[in-house]
Amino acid sequence: MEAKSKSLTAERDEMMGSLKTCTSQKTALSTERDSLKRTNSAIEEKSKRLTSEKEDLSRRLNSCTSQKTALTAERDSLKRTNTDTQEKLTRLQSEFTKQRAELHSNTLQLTGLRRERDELQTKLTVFERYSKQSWTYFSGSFYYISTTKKSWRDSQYDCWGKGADLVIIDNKEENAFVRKFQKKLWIGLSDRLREGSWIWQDGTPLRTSFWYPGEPNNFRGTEEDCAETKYYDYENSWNDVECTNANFWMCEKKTGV
Ligand code: MAN
Ligand code: CA
Repeated sequence: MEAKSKSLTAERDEMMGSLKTCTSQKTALSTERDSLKRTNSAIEEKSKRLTSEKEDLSRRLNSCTSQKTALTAERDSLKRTNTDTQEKLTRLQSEFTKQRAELHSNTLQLTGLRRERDELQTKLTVFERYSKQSWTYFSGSFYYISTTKKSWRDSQYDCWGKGADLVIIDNKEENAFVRKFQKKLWIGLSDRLREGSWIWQDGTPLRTSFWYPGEPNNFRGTEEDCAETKYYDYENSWNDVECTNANFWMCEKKTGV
């Protein structure tokens, strides 16, 4: 009986030991489980947060991507438009330059043509006026022969009054033309300003001359300062004579043609 009690006690003690161990193990496991539960719930929460954050980011990324696509398309379209515009501008600039040059050249031509027209109009007016008054045209000038006689100076005044001058004989042909009228005429030549220095009435010095042999001579000491066509039958037809003499005269109007 005693033995049996001993064994039971031992068994109880052993069982109590086991129970203690089990209890403490249970406690440890319970603690561990609680800790794991907390950790797990923390992880779950974090995962939830991250998931929602991820979704938010995904939405934002999508929106950003679609905006980027739209902006890229817009940029490309603007680039094309810009290229087109640039080309158009270049074309317009070159066209503008060309037209400006054309305008400039046209303006110059127009100015030239206007000047030419005005000159021709002036010449035409001169032609009409002098041909109406029965002046004779020869080699670019109109000529008039007086029907009365005057001194050299008054003859000159008469020519001025007619918008002309006493004739200036430039060459053999013009001299022949003057001689053809077979008249002793005043010509626009004198040395009254300086003795011996024969000049035409427009101030040009005498170069080609047609003096009769022995002329000019200030005949017998007289002051013969004006020229006339006394010897018109000869090529060398000119004579110097006193300016106060009365002579027919010849006026010349240059037309510039
Ligand atoms: C006249 C005038 C002069 C001229 C002589 C020539 O006297 O006409 O001027 O020189 O004739 O004999
Ligand atoms: Ca003379």
